[in-house]
This record gives sequence, C-alpha cells and structure tokens, in this order.
Amino acid sequence: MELTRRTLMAAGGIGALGYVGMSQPLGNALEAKAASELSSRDMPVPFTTAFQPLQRQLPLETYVEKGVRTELYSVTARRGQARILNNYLTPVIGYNGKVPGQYISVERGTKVRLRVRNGLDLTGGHAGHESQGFALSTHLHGHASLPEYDGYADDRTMPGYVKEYVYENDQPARSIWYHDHARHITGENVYSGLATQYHIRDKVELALLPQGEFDVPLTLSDIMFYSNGVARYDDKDHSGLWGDIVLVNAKPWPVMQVKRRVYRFRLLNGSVSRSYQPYLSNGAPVTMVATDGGLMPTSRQVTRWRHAPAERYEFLIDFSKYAPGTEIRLMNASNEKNVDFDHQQDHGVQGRRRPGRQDRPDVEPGQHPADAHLERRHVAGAVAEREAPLPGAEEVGRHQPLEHQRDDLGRRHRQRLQEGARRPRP
Ligand SMILES: [Cu+2]
Repeated sequence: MELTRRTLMAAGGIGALGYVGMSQPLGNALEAKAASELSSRDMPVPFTTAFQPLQRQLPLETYVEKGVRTELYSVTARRGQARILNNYLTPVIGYNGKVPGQYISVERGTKVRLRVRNGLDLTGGHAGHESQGFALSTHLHGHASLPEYDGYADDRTMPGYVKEYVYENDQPARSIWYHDHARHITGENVYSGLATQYHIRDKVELALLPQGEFDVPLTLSDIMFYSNGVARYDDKDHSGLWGDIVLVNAKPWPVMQVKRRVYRFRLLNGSVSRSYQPYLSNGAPVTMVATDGGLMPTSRQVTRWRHAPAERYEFLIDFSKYAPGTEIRLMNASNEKNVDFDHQQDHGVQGRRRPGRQDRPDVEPGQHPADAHLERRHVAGAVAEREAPLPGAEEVGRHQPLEHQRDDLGRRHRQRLQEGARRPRP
C-alpha cells in the first residue's frame, strides 16, 4: 500500500502519541550501497509501525548471599523469530530467542548472577567460522566487571554450555547494556539480536528522573533484508555495515504516543557501525541528564549530539508544552560518510499527543527539566588498591555443562587486585 504524506499523518493519529524513528538527510551516497532487496510492497513505511516498549526481565530468584542482596537471572541464547516487517517473520538469534531482548534493571549494590546458556548450534555458524559452531562471550558494556566476568572475546561459551557471570553493580546509576562479544563474530552476533539494555538504579536518580512508564529505553539499530525478509549481513569484509532500515526496539521508524508530561529516554546506539546525530524536528533542545558515565553533574539543554555505536545518552523531553496532536520527530543529521541510505524520507522520533485529552500539563515536582540539576559527584575515597576474594584460578572462567551447574564456584582465595583492573572496558 502506498501511503501519501497526508494519509500517513492521518494513519499515525490512530492511537499513536509520538513517532519514534530516525532520518537521514539526502547526501552523497557512498559507492557501495548496502541496501535491502525488499520489494517496495514489503519495504517498511515510516511512521506506520507502533512503538514497542522494551520488556523488563525479572529475576528467577532473589536471595541474600553473604550479606549481599543477590538476584539470579538466566538467559539462553537461541534462535527465534521477530516481527520486524509486516509481511515476514525474520529469523533472529536472541537472549531467550527474543528480539529485542528483555532488559535488566537492578538497584546499585545488588549483586547479579547472570547465567548465559548457549542454546545454539554445534554445527553451522557464521560465515567463515562454520567449524566453531556458535561461540558466545557476554560483555556487560559499561560495567566495572572483574576480569573473569568481563566477556573477553576468547572467553567463549560453546553450544550446550553455560557460563554464570557475576556483576557487583557497584557504580552510580547508569544505562549500560550487555551483548555478545565472541571473537570475530561480535558484530554479527549483535546484529542477529544478542544485545539488550541493563540499568543500574540508585536513590539520586530515583529522586530526580521520571520512572516507570515515563522512563523509556530506546535501542537503535540498523538492518537490511533479503527479499524474503531474512536479515542480510554484509559488513564489506569487516569495513562496516550500514543497513537501510533504522529500527527502534526492533521496529522500523515506529510511532510512540506520549502524554503531556516529561519523559525520560535512554537511547542506546546498538548499531554495528552507524553513528547518528539526533535532533528534534521542531528545533527544541532536549534536556540531557546522563551519558555513558551516568548522571551528569548538571543537566544541559542540547539541540544536537553525536551518538556513536555502543554509546548511551539519557535525556528528558517535556511534552507538556505542546498542543495535543503535535508531532515531534527525532531526526538524524549524520555526516556524509555515514549516509548510505536508500530511503531518504523524513524519518524521525515524533512526540504526538492525542487531540482533546489531557489539557493540563502532567509534570511532577522534581521531574521538570528546570529542576533537573543533578548532584555533583566527587571522586572521594578512591583507593589505589584493594583486596577482593576471587574464585580459585582453576575455576575462573570455567564453563560448566548445563546438567552440572553449581552455584558455588568452590575454593576461594584472596588475591590483590589493582583498582584499575576493575575499570569497565569500553
Ligand atoms: Cu560493547
């Protein structure tokens, strides 16, 4: 169905409060375009797909372990299908087979045990690595992980095995994410769907920023398809991959309805190569409140920012000041080298309000952007080195078959660790 601009707007008004999507301005196209082979009938039409909120994963168990509150999570990396296009189900590989994956949200100081099972194939695998099967390694990007839980590219978990990662979450509130990190195939595994958000909460953030349904995780990615709806991976011999369809939470250029109040967005760029320069279509600034390192010392009004792969930004948009029915798009003014995009329509995040409802602004005290001056943080009490108990070296990173899992890694000994070893890896 061909939608004209006018009918698109009308269609968007049904149930939608906002449009979420990204756009590319016309520019000099690169020589080698990596484009979908979808027919125009199957090609997604911007602003016709409903926004899909990320679902939160709940812990299997919560208990106290040596005085520390601990949550146990378990995910299995396996094949599944995702409804990305209207006319096809796309095969994906996701945590629990889901794309987008469910995110984890944990309070600062709560320990997380994350069991990642490899439920993928013993044979087959990605192009060029068939003999290895689908190896996995999980990296919690932005977390100060101990080395044995950091997801080094060669710390592989093979099909049929599980590795339990232990995360202390001893950092101030921030939006981080976990994704596959296996050697040579990180890009392909992330592209296939093995990536999702992970939030550390704390009291400072709780007092300042919107929560619950007004705290919205957005994961950006780009993708291209074969004509049958199967995702196509073409990184031009590891030089990069630029899909011609931009997804937000695995939906192409979706539409999100918003209420007349302040929202908090946690925007992760989960694209393999593409960076973005987001800005709002009406020229208004967003109130930037957090970056990869968590809350900024003070909020900033920002009209445009550069957003590279793997980076996270948290920002507030106050929709209370707009009349019902207003559309605001999140646009992309990326640079020319990053434009390799065949569908140059005006794609964007739009905030649209349902006409005739919610006449009064719905802004809660302490959540208005003007109040969002955040606590200045000090690097006080940092020490050069510390002592930390570690599993015995022979146990570290050992993979345990599914049927032989043990909660206790066994003998422990004390080992001096340089504080620097606890820094998160990029
Ligand atoms: Cu990463």
